[in-house]
Amino acid sequence: MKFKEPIYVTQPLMPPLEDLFKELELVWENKILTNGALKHQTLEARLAEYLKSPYLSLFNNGTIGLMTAIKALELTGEVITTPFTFPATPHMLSWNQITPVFCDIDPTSMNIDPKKIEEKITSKTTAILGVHVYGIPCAVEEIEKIAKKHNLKVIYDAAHAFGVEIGNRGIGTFGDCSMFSFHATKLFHTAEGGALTCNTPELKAQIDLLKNFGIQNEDEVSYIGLNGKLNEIQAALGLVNLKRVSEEWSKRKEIAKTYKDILGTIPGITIPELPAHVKPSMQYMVIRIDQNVFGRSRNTVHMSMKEQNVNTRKYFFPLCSNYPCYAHLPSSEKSLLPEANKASEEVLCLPFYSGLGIENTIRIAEMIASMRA
Ligand code: T4K
Repeated sequence: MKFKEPIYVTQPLMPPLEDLFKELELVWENKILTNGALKHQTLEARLAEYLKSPYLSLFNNGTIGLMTAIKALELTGEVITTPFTFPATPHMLSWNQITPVFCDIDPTSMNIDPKKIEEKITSKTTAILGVHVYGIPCAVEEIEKIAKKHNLKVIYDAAHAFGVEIGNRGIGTFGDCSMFSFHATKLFHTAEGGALTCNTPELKAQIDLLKNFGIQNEDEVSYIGLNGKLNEIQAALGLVNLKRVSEEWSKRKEIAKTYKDILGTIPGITIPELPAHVKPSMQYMVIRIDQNVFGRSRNTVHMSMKEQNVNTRKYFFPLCSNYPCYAHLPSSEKSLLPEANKASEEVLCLPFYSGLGIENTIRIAEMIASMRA
């Protein structure tokens, strides 16, 4: 039976208002609302610890963080990346006058395929930009080897990978720099926000300069920077949410298990699996629908669920390489990106947040299972 109220793909973590008010008392007293004040400093320190990263810089959103990382690493020319991502990833390369070179994905992880990276390297290549899509880690070791061999930088778009660990190591410690998103739709959020993590104090200093207009001190502006600062009110929201993120993660784990128990055995539906040594992000609940086996296409399931008042999302369709602004690139040729084009036609993100509850999860999973033709 159709849901009476619309069900969304996600709903943000909403802490009790009184907790937020309490966290804001000092901000009101001090009257310092932004520019790296107390809440900002505290959240940076707590997140660095939570993400097991030596250096972390907060941002007003992940996109501006990525823009800044590309500048801080002085990338130019061409950067090899995945087309199976949110528009922010290739767009930030373009905004830095860099040509994105799309590389096909691995069919299992849905991340950039390390076996296909080297053939894309030219004299103009300066970096590899991987995306840990749905929080599934990229092949970080293979990518590091390729980067070392060809003297390339590595950036990770870890927008979906909050709290992901590979054998106890924070995902943000791989590569030169990683970007996290704290958008309202993320497991941990500051309404809008994000962070860059890196491994050296020099790079953090450079990132912090660039995110504050390049202002060195009252008398010097050393770089062409931008405004990437997170304000105190959002930092306070982050501090409150950080206390609740583990609980949200555990509840989502139960919901994920419920989905898997029902949908994991349905022919034509695949749910990505993570290796045992990886701590998952619990950011998205993604399934792949093979129309030939399931008997219905992803688009049909998406539309049918909408009729039931359930909003699933086709993250990531359309594929970035098929956007009009990128389709002309030689690397966008469909025959070069068969796995990415296939994934983009098959993936469906299901409602996934603690407030959904187990009962609704069962109902949604059974609705999908019953659509098999
Ligand atoms: N790289 C990657 C790989 C990314 O996925 C993203 C962002 C970025 C970079 C950029 O990071 P940020 O600059 O955003 O920090 C959403 C988010 O806006 C976006 O942050 C996210 N990825 C992307 C995957 O999803 P939409 O257009 O799907 O959002 P929207 O508004 O349709 O929200 C989805 C559902 O969530 C709504 O149907 C209802 C619910 N919702 C949404 C908001 C904003 C709420 O319940 N409350 C809310 O406040 O892009």
